[in-house]
Amino acid sequence: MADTLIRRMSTADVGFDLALTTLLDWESASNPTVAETVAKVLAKVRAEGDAALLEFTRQFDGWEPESAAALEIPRSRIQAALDNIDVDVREALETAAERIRAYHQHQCQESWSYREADGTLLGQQITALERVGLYVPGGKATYPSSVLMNAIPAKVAGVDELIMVSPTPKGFVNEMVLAAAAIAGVDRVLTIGGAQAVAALAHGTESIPKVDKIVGPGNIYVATAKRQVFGSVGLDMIAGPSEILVICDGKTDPDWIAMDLFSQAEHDEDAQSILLSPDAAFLDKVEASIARLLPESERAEIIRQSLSARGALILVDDMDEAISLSNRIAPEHLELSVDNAEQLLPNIRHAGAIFLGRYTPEALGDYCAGPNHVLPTSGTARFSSPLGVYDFQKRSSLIGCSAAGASELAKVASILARGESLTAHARSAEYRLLGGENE
Ligand code: HSO
Ligand code: ZN
Repeated sequence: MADTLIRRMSTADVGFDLALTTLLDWESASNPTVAETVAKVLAKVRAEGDAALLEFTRQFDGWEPESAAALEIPRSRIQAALDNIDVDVREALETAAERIRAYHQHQCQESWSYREADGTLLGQQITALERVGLYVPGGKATYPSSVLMNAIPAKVAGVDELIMVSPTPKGFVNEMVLAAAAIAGVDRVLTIGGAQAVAALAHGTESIPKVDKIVGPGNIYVATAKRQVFGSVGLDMIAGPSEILVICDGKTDPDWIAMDLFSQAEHDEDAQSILLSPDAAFLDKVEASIARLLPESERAEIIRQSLSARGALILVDDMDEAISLSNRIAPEHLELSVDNAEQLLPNIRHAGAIFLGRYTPEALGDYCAGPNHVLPTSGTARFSSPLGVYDFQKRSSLIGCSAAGASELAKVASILARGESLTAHARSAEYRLLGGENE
């Protein structure tokens, strides 16, 4: 495969199923040495708090914070980043933020309750998480757009305090990330990263309060740390590499499709870009577009590696086959580059986000259409959903019995409790029986 830009496959190939399984296979590198290192970092931050954070920041990020207070970026500095940023960038961030906010407002859940004939009240109360930590990577994958996508739904949900952490190698702060944090309403920004930042958020230190949930992507150390603190704190998903699956009827400009495939491939070498089409001649054209456009791409090397290792142009029999293949893959992003894309929707079962029609490249969703770009990867769209307001709210159930209602329920509860040999349960219920000896 090394000498071809992107593999060609056909569902008619002998061994297609196996080849597809191999193509999709991606195991997050679980490295026992990393797990051990992370466990040590977590234990040290737990035991020594701020002192450990200062030490790890010196060691891993290569700068000398004077004290724990120096790990926090003052509000005035965050505002200054926003004030000083290029006006076009500021406007673009603000427009994106407004659209993301408006979309996520539709996700707000209402508390509800109903009353039964005997006066008993049953319901569900929605409340927001109090404090959330947002991890923002510092290295090659520092995305201001991801600050908006993680922070805005949290704020729409009603989270009181949103604490962002981001490593600042050699003390370097990304201005656009700070500006995005200001626009999204992030409350505190700390210049810590890696497993030590996850530990600080999960357990708290003298200067950092323990949070209820940690969201946001990170490298293998961050992902491993998140796995290790799970249970003490809530978590979002642990994301794998980005993926795109395009289904095209052969009538879209092949350059557009090639660039849509590049747009995911350029994220990293492990990203996956796949095109399905029933039109073999069209696949040839897209392959030619890839060959022509690749050398002029800024991130050509990453794209080349991603396409050759994990990309594919797949010939299918027809649209029905394309859709059933797509459902099997359960892609993070599905582009339906066809006429009347909406008509296909009832048949799409598994996809993180669905992009309808030739004028909806995934890139628009990544930045500013409104829906979240934090999506289930590696086939997990079979059972999970995009990040949203739901992830920052929780439900409490409500039960309020009237005297008559309690009496009725007590009869049932008493029998079931005695069946479980839980006599105190039974008697607790029976005390509420009306007209009985307990009244
Ligand atoms: N496509 C990425 C999100 C992103 N794209 C951020 C550009 N910036 C999620 O799969
Ligand atoms: Zn992207």
